[in-house]
Amino acid sequence: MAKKSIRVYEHPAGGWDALKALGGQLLEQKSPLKAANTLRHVNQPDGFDCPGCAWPDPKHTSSFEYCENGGKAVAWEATAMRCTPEFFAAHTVTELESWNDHDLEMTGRLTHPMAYDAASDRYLPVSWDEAFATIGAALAALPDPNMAEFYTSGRTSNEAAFLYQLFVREFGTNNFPDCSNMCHEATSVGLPKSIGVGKGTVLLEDFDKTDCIFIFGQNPGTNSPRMMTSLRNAARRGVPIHSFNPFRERALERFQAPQDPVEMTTLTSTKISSCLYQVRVGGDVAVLKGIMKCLVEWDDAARRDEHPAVLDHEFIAGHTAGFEPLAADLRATAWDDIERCSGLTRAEIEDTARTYAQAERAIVVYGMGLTQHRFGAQNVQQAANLCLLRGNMGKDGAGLCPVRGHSNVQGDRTVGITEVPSAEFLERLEKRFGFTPPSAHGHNVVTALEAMTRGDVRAFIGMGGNIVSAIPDWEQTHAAFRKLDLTVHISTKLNRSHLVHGKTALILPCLGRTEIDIQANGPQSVTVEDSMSMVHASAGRNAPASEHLLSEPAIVAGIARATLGARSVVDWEHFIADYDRIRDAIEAVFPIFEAYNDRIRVPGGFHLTSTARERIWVTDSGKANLIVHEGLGEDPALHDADVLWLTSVRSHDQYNTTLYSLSDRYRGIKGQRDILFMNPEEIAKRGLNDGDRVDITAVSVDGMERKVARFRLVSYAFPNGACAAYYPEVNPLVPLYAHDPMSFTPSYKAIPVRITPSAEARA
Ligand SMILES: Nc1nc2c(c(=O)[nH]1)N[C@H]1C(S)=C(S)[C@@H](COP(=O)(O)OP(=O)(O)OC[C@H]3O[C@@H](n4cnc5c(=O)[nH]c(N)nc54)[C@H](O)[C@@H]3O)O[C@H]1N2
Ligand SMILES: Nc1nc2c(c(=O)[nH]1)N[C@H]1C(S)=C(S)[C@@H](COP(=O)(O)OP(=O)(O)OC[C@H]3O[C@@H](n4cnc5c(=O)[nH]c(N)nc54)[C@H](O)[C@@H]3O)O[C@H]1N2
Ligand SMILES: [Mo]
Repeated sequence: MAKKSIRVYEHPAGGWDALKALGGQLLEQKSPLKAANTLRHVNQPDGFDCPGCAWPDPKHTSSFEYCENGGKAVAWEATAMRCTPEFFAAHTVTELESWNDHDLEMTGRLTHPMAYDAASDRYLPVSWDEAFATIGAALAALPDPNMAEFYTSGRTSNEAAFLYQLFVREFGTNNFPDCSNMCHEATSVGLPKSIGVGKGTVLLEDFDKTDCIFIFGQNPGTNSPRMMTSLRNAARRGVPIHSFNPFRERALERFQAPQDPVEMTTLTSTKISSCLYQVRVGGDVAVLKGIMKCLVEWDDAARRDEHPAVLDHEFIAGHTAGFEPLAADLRATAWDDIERCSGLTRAEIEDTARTYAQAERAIVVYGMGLTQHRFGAQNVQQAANLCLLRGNMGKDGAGLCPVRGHSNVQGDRTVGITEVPSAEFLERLEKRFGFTPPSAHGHNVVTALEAMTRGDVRAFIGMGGNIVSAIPDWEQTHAAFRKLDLTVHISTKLNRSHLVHGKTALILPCLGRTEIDIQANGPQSVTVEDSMSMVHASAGRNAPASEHLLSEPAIVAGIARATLGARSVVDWEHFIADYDRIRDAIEAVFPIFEAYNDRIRVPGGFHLTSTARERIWVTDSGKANLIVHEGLGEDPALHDADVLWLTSVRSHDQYNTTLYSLSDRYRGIKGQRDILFMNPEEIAKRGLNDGDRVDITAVSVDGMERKVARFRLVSYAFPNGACAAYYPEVNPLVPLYAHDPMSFTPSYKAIPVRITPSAEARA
């Protein structure tokens, strides 16, 4: 483990340090050769889809594209280390609770199904049959199927997700809390109202055709490093890239491409963002409205002076609804308010608006910095407005690019993981399978946690992920998990969700994406959908980490048979024997998957068409709606000067709750994560010093105290009125009620907090 230090990182993102970091990770996983060999098959036509991010790959047909963090995700799964029954025998669950997230997962791949034994406070091995029987009996005993929650994390394949929703709907509920409820739900809920589809509208090749890129609240160098290839190519073509982020993220500044021999040998790099604006935390609506205000007012002036228009009037008239109310709201919004809420000056916003107005084709990219807010869905709608005002949708080189998180989070949704199923989908499901699926809406993550807290839910099944660490408000929500009768996790690695458990608790170890999946009809491949709606096949190469592992689809089938027994109308064995059959069923329920099995056999897979990309607007008005957002989001004037808005971010060395190490290279942090980034002015204002230990307390409105202790203050270039720390360490501070009322996305990126010196101020 790295020694603790804090030192400014001087290098560009990427470069030799990226190669070194991946090499270090391969060694640490004790499998340098196997993992390095495994890496040769990432995103290759006959290989497996990278289990890292959801950024598309140039057709899955290219030569190997180096990606440090994709490599780490692969190495982490292909590790030589094993978390065996002997390990569980040596440690009580209570003891393991004191371990950090890094050490828990460093125990290696889970090897056996395990069941909690209260008498010894340990997990003991069980057979698969026993495990399924226990789950089946517990679920079947529930008086109401809506008393169980079925979570999905976005690494799950289309095939596993489809069978999972099939089982759960036959069981009788739509309770599908999903990791995307904490992630891009603002996109899934906000965009359909705007443009009729809850997904992005660009393809990878649009980055080669665009003249302008805006990036709001997304950290590509860390979270979707393969995107750096597109950004670098665009920057080298002279395309202006404007980034809006409270951090000056290094990869948004400059990038040294590990694949470019010239940059690597001459130690040169490419400047990525032509302008990097350090927007206030929660200040994006103000920026977006500021830019649009410029466009509307310049267009008003152009009309008066008979100059060329600034807005695309033909597009607005032909394709949109709601222009006049939007323009009126923008004209009426005062610059003072925009400046206060955004943290940017009017001149800066005018500059960026000018760049946008001069571009023929523009792409607006965004990530968690826009979605994880109380105004998440509205933020996203304003990003859509920005595109629509200049017709930047449904033409080459232009559009909206939400960057998804997990590698198949988008696909899981497409094949039915949703708590709000459409009537059309349910009808098709009924027609194909012959049972009547429930139509009442189910729970998302927030409403599931509320129901669990009330005691209305008794059982939880998790298809992947680590929900207990990912969710807000730990004190309350963890207590809710501990009250459950049954918790089941289908996992590859040991994590906190296994430790914060119900009375009966099971860990079911599954195959990872890098591993061969052999069923009755031979080796199987699965399919995934990336951030740009490309669907392609993925087939693992490695021998399974243990002979006791089952595939995710096989585990779903096992649970389904044990729970539904003869009642089930589904022939589960038939599906598991050959995943082509699952894909045929997906095609029968979702016509967009026409010729599914044929099309995934073509290298590169196929694109699921997006109506908005074709300028077909499946909205209530039949047009793209320009939606007014009243106000400017999180107004700093709402709180006294003592309150700061805390945002929670990922380090360069984590994958969500998986911590590869405790370091964060580009932000200069080594060996520690209990860090609070704050600017020198805000530190001095509180009579504190860089390096002090502080406690962070959330400003709550429900009278509950939410506090984390002894974080180390790090003086950092950061906007006023705000501070930042790592996810998930600050999740206890996020009140469950602090979520977007439209999309229920927790407000992970803007938590009002107060900072006080810890009792022992110095480390
Ligand atoms: N290596 C790696 N890859 C990953 C992941 C990972 O953890 N590790 N996670 C995956 C998942 S599930 C997801 S969803 C994506 C997440 O990828 P990102 O969307 O990049 O997620 P974050 O790092 O949480 O935050 C993004 C950026 O938002 C900025 N930000 C914070 N608050 C605000 C704000 O109020 N406004 C603006 N404009 N910016 C703000 C932060 O400084 C940060 O740079 O990545 C996926 N890929
Ligand atoms: N404060 C704060 N909280 C956040 C966020 C934030 O930015 N700030 N981000 C949110 C976001 S965007 C997301 S997506 C969620 C993430 O929430 P989750 O998706 O629930 O969490 P992960 O950390 O990705 O899950 C890691 C675990 O997944 C399991 N796993 C890995 N690979 C596989 C596999 O192939 N199959 C199966 N079955 N299991 C596997 C391993 O056991 C591992 O321990 O967290 C959210 N929480
Ligand atoms: Mo995510």
